[in-house]
Amino acid sequence: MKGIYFLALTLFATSLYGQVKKAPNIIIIISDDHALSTIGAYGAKYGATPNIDRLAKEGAVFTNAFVNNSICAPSRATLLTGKYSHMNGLRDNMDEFDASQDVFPRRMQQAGFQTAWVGKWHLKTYPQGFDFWNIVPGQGQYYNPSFISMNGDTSKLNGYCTDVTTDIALDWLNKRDQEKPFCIVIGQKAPHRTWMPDIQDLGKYDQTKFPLPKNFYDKYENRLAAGKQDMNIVNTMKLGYDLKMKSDTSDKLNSATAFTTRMTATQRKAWNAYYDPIEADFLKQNLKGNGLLEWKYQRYMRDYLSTTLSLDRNIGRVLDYLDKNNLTENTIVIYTSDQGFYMGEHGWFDKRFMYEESMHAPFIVRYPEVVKAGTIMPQLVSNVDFAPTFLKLANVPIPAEIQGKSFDNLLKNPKAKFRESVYYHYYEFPGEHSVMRHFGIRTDRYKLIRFYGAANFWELYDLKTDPNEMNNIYGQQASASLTGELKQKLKALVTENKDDVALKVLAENN
Ligand code: SGN
Ligand code: CA
Repeated sequence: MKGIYFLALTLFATSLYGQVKKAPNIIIIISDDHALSTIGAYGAKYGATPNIDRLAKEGAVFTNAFVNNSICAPSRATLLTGKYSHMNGLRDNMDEFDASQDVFPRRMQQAGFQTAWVGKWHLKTYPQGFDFWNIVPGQGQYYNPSFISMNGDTSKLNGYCTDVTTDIALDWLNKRDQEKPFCIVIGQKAPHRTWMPDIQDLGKYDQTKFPLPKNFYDKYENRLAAGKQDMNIVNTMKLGYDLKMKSDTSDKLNSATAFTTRMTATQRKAWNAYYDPIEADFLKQNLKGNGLLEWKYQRYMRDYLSTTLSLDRNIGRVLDYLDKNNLTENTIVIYTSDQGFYMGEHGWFDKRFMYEESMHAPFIVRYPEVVKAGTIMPQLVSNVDFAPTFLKLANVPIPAEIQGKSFDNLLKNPKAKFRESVYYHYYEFPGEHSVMRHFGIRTDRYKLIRFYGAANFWELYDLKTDPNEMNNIYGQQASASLTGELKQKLKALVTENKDDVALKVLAENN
């Protein structure tokens, strides 16, 4: 009896916004490694994202949404828990998620929502708190991917991963109990490395000559960790493994031929018909030095953007489904990614650093009943704030232990104030791509970063005068009082968030 009363209360309570109404549905589409610089809604001119741009036009674009740890599994753990990495236990991709901890979908489930997670999950343990899940193992595969179902069985499904993931999500939506609201997370693998486009999208960017980012030839002066990374296009990115050139056999295990092992004969034929002539032309050119580097950059951009075409098309399928089923008005649709990505800035691919391109994530919300179409939201928000925001929008109580804050009020009142700063802490070192451990604070104008472990040092950037973060002004006389202020703010954040590791670093060697 009590349960039924609670359910009714939640699903039909007077909403935050006045009138008595049905609880909204929530669809969260989270892609993997989607760089803001390639998304139309964030200013890209490549035309790769018409459906994301549509979502933005009909909703709100958060232009300052940041992740607190720019790497996959930790970002997903924060999305689920509303807690920083040191609290939810997911500091790096090697950690195993304790899925029995308090996650927002379980709270929604208990309040009467049907919950589901489909596609990339990447948290090692199986999901909990969901009525339905169907996930790819680990990073998943682009072609004819394996999926693990709730009974633990793994099956190889036919098709391209982004399509298959969407098929499963739409199928679940079709079969759901129409009397209850729903919350589904659609986790897309795309456009994660190794950027394998769908057959129908091969070559879509071959006529585009991508301009080099201003700091493509960065020499990393005065930035020790940046100079020591292993995520650059010149050396780390492989002609075979990353760019699909079969003649590169330098890394046999990961050779280019491995790309086609999961493909059907038809897929393989189309794949080779596209890449073989590119390779023939590449070999003929016999490129060296910067010529070779810039060729790699162009290929990288083409493969990556082509991979996002399917991602966007499948977002379109979800939006069409909502339209056709009369669900658009009462469904909150979120588009985000687990972090940003470098598209040649600093000469890099990958993420991890607290620099803008990787820390900055897309975050777009459409909720026709509440959000005015075409709203731009410049307030700083962190992914630690996502879970409490979803709960608040769903009218479900926010557990006291959640560290993030709900920014639902911004949706109603886009001029409202929110955070003064966001907090960041990256841990995966030593590890793939060799990015040193660091933590820091970002305000609307400045960024103070503390690297520790392998070496101890600070970096400070004025994002207004130096948006590309090339000029580390830490230690300069002119920035001394600013540094003092930011250090105090950082210490306050570290203390408030109970980050003992960071607190120790600050105490030992300020
Ligand atoms: C894989 C990639 C890395 C990438 C990590 C983490 N290598 O290990 O380039 O940084 O994933 O990415 S690959 O050879 O397997 O492609 S994350 O988005 O899952 O955190
Ligand atoms: Ca990722």
